[in-house]
Amino acid sequence: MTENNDVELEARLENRERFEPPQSFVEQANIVDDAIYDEFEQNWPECWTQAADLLDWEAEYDTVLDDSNPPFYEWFTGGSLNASANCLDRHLENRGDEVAIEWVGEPTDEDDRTYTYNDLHREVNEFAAALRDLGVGEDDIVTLYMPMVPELPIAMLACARIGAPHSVVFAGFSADALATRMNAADSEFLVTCDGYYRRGDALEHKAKADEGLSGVDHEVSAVAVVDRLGDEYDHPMAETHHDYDDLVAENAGADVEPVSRDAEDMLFLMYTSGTTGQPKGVKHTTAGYLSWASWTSQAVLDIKPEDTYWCAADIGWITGHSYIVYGPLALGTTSVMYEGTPDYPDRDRLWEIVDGYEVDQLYTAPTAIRAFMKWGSQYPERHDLSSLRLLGTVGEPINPRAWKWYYKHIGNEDCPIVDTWWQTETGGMMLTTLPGVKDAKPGSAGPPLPGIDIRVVDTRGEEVDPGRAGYLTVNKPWPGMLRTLYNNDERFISEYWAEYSDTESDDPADWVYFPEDGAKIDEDGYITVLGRVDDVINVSGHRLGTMEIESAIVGVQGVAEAAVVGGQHDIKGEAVYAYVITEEDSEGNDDLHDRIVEGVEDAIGPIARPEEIVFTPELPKTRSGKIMRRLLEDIANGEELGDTSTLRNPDVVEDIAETVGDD
Ligand code: 6R9
Repeated sequence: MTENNDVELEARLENRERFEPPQSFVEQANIVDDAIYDEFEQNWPECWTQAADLLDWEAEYDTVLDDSNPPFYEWFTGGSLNASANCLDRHLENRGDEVAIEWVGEPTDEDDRTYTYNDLHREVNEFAAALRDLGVGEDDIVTLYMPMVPELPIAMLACARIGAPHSVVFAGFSADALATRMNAADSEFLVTCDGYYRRGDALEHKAKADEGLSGVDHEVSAVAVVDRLGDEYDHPMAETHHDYDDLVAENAGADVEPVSRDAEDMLFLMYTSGTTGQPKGVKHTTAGYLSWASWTSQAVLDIKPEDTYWCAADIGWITGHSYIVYGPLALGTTSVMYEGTPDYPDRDRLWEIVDGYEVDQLYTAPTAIRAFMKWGSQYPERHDLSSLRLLGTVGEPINPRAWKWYYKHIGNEDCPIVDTWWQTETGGMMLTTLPGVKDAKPGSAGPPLPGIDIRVVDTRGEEVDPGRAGYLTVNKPWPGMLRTLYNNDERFISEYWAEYSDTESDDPADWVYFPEDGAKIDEDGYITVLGRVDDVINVSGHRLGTMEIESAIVGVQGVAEAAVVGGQHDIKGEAVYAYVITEEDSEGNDDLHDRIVEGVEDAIGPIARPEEIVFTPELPKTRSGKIMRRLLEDIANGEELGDTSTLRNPDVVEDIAETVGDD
């Protein structure tokens, strides 16, 4: 890469230029015809038989979409199938010896574990038999509190095989978080792990699981414990605790007939944090979810059975569910799974894995890309990344600078980048470019996928003009959508539908899903997602979107990132608090404070003027990269800081609190 090229690339980004799909990619892409957008629109909802056709059915469905009782939509009704059979059994005949999961542990002196489809099928059957022995029946919810070990996807598929929904709790979550989720789901079974490796250390996990179990308000019948650390960590086992290896050995060679599940039967629950209190138990079903994960994997990630594909997320999040486990395995491809962090033993670990396994697609988060960028291009340069054909991002908006770095230093300017917007609730991707069809525009996720009706609207639901900030809405149902919040239909409606729907109506046209994200649309229909808008600030009776204010602040020269929250105010009710990260070269920018105030007043009006602007080097973020606004609010309100255990950077909260306290 010459300097000239660099300048050119910079200029293209400045000019918001489009990046065409590379010819070499188009020549082999799963979807290349732009006509799919019109076809799906005209043929909606029947177009989604294309997703259903990617699955093997035990009984054919008779209706694509049953929308007789909105917003409780049902898809592919009358059909039955099993998710584990779709991810395993059907591949055995032709692809049994092909690799399903390449597992890479963190320690470099340990052998990687390769599971062919035959291997995975065998172990899933054995563990499914073991779960039955432990008393797990159809529809019993099994909690999986596990790190990135192969036994996690095995346990998920074993649950699916016997029709027991799983509820995976991210291993980094606290004991309290585990207890809350087991209680909310009334889950009587737990699969966990003794520990795992993180940056060279063996981390204990079982003790945390035990502590969580002591907070469960009902009887827990059985706990299975995977032995990851061997002799390194000797943990006590209660009478109801069973060693995973023993359970599997006792069931060696077991053959468990996949349970026939109704299309609408629950496949899993995934708890996701709401803005307040109780986490929301998002319910996904067998046919709708699996077809959605599969179709989007094929259309957007361009997965083919012969690929080696890597989603570098954690299975404890929805991204890992849909795009490490269900989507790729349903398509019969090779899915890479990595236990550790990108900087252990050195900052080139990911590139070493891409090189070693000749990875075709890499799917990761902007947070990670920004870290790679900070570390420098010398790390990827140590390795041959020419096997890569497509790059993806998910989880938060990607800034054009990070996009460019990814495009150039990882993709060598010949991989399309798909910036995929979606949520736990949507089951799979919703907004992004079809990589063989649409140009990419850095910083913008892209248009809605074919068959998806997404609009950017104002508070009254009217579509906003291109360039104006508004709110995302989804105006038609889609197969991968959540069906409800577990045991809480009312909250399902109030959280996601009430804002823009006529909740008295039984006409589906009157029902609009609200993802609680702010967005902008451009003249080409490309959508830039601005972030969560859960927190609306009510200043002197005026409703202000935090996202609008943030967008104004970020527009001020010298500002890199901003988060705005509401803090209590004696007279106004609530006031605007802004937390701002400045750009590196903005030091000595004394008038930045005044220019931010001016920027906000100009964009929205004096009503939105920040009460306080706090300059900070970092914002508190969850491990998946989401800004923890709740904590910023606590700081603004001078309150005790709540639980910071789910944060990636807990120290930053104390630092910010001190800054505010000093003022
Ligand atoms: C898959 C996942 C969902 C929230 C979502 C939005 C943000 C996700 C994004 C993005 C901008 C993208 N988000 N992808 N924002 N551009 N490409 O992350 O699910 O953990 O439920 O988070 O993440 O705010 O509403 P989940």
